[in-house]
Amino acid sequence: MSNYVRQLPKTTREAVRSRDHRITHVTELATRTAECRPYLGVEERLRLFIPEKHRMLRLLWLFAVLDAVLLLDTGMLFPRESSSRELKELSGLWVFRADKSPNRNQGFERAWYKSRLAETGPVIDMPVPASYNDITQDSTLRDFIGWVWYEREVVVPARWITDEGTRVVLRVGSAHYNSVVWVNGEKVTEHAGGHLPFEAEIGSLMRKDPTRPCRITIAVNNTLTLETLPPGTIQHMNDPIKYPDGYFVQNIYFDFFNYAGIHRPVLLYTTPKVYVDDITVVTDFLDNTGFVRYQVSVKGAATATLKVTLMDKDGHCVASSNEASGVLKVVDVKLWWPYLMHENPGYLYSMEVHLMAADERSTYEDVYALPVGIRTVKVTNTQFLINNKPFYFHGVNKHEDSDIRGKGLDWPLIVKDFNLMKWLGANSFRTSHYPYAEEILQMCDRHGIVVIDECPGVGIKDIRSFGNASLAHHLDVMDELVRRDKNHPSVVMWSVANEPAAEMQPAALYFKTLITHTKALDPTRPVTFITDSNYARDKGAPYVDVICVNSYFSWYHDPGHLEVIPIQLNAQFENWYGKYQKPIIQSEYGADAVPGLHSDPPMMFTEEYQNAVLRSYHDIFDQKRKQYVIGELIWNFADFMTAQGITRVVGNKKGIFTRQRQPKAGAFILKERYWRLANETGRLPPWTKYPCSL
Ligand code: BDP
Repeated sequence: MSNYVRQLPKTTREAVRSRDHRITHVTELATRTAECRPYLGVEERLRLFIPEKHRMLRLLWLFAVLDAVLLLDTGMLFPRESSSRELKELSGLWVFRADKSPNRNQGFERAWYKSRLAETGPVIDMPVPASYNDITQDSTLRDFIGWVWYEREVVVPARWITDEGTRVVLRVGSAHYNSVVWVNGEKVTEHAGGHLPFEAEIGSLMRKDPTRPCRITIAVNNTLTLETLPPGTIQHMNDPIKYPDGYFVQNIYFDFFNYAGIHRPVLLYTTPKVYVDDITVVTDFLDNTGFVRYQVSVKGAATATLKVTLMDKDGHCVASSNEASGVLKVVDVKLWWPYLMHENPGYLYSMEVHLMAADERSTYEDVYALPVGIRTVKVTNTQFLINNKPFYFHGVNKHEDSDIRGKGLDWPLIVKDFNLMKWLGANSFRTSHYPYAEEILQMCDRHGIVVIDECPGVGIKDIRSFGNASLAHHLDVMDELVRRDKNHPSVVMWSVANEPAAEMQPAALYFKTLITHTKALDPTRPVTFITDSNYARDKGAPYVDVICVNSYFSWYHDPGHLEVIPIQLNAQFENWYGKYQKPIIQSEYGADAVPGLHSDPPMMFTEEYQNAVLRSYHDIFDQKRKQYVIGELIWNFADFMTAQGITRVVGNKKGIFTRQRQPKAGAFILKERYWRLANETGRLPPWTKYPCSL
């Protein structure tokens, strides 16, 4: 292994070492645990364990649900302004330098964080948030592997520094993949993994030298190894006849471009020294009464006075309490409903937590307002129930992907995508193949778009990626994901992986452990992973609550033979249901279509062929959805960038929209279908006339 690779995952190596202890524990836990019980929704558990008449017991059960395993010692609340919290966005231009030294390690060897980056060598402007890959004309930056360095100087309001009772937190929404952060040359934190946020309190550091601006340096490394999520390998090409000296490539086992950089907003926010660190809510209802079981965790003082108030949309208080945990009872509850399932989808209450505390020096007051949707989720053998009503997923798979920005958060794109999903009549999507920005989930909460929340467990194909170090990291990622997204009503199911090599021997314990762990973190949501394995040999499927299956009949199998779809798809469903008697989602299906390419009779890569695939799949869905198929998610919402290869023509073209979000013919087929399904299975909002223009 070259020095280069050894240096890159240093943080990962250290972390893995420190996780070894826990993995032993988890493996034991997995072997101790009896067969994973099928997921039961709140209602079903209540009925099973607690008869309707014992309402008191019912509340106690809700308490028990909140005693989920919490392995992380701090919360990760989304930063919001309030009367006690200020926020400073650091989006915009940062100073940037890629470390192109042969071992990619010059930045560490010469301590680039110690002085201004511009003093270390040539720098360029780099927008944040954005992937750096498509910003310049330099192909070596587009395909760069290794450490890149970002820097930004910030001036903060004087009172942030002078008031010692104020915490100043630096938060990175996400950076891909490994990150190390310094403030004024001192290391404040590091993080392994893209797609999830990390933070560091930096107030005390800033106070060391209040006269100078605060210099934030972030080094980010996109190298993927067998133990990262997603996994990858670095391959050194040592044949001097074929490759230059020191040549290496990054191999990946997933089908999207490995965009890198600071992908989501970086910001500073303040809290008082005594503050609301985390809030967890679990909701339920009975008849017209809603229950919000909550738990507030406070940091910075042993005691604090709390006032918890639940407000409706009009700002009226509907319930309140003075306890750090409890159940708020909401009379005449307005439930959170999915888009197209109810005339008033996405109803959110606001839970305002008001904290007061004092020490010998000062008094502290903190206010945090959390949006809360009251709803339940339950899975039976044949149905997915939201608020006890059957929910049929008619939706999409997406990517965070667009021209120039790559995976960088972009508000115009986010809003356009929501408008397109609503136009399409889509009620749901899967965050294929990694957690999306919190801002996107907030949109889902407000618009009633249902989410299957997927972690970056994509491309687990190599048997070495089933090892303890990989599993330990995967468990950590689920800890971070559940911590971040647990309070979103739109999130109805966790997906722990996409298309792993689930037929391999170690997959059984791996998925048993992972799914058991995720259920322990959050007993209120079903857990799945997405499979493309053979139904009889899949070793992870016994542990999931919903079977999510991907298939590409007449594309990757029997290419060009549309006529095989009905027989093969029918067999797929019958086989899976026959073996497991669990509800099934067709979590991917589709075909590439190069926009503007036509042929009749249809040929592969034309819009007509994509249409024909969609139509054939839909015929079978219509038969099976009357039985146990509970959803269909097209692959993909939009065309997206991939690595270069002989099967990809400037990216994956299975979108029903182009990468620029213009519809292909398939989008109109899907629109017809989704609105018809909505008419059959849901209740359209009164302002909607099918087929409407939204
Ligand atoms: C599926 C993968 C997805 C790919 C898709 C395809 O889950 O990530 O993009 O195939 O090949 O197997 O289009």
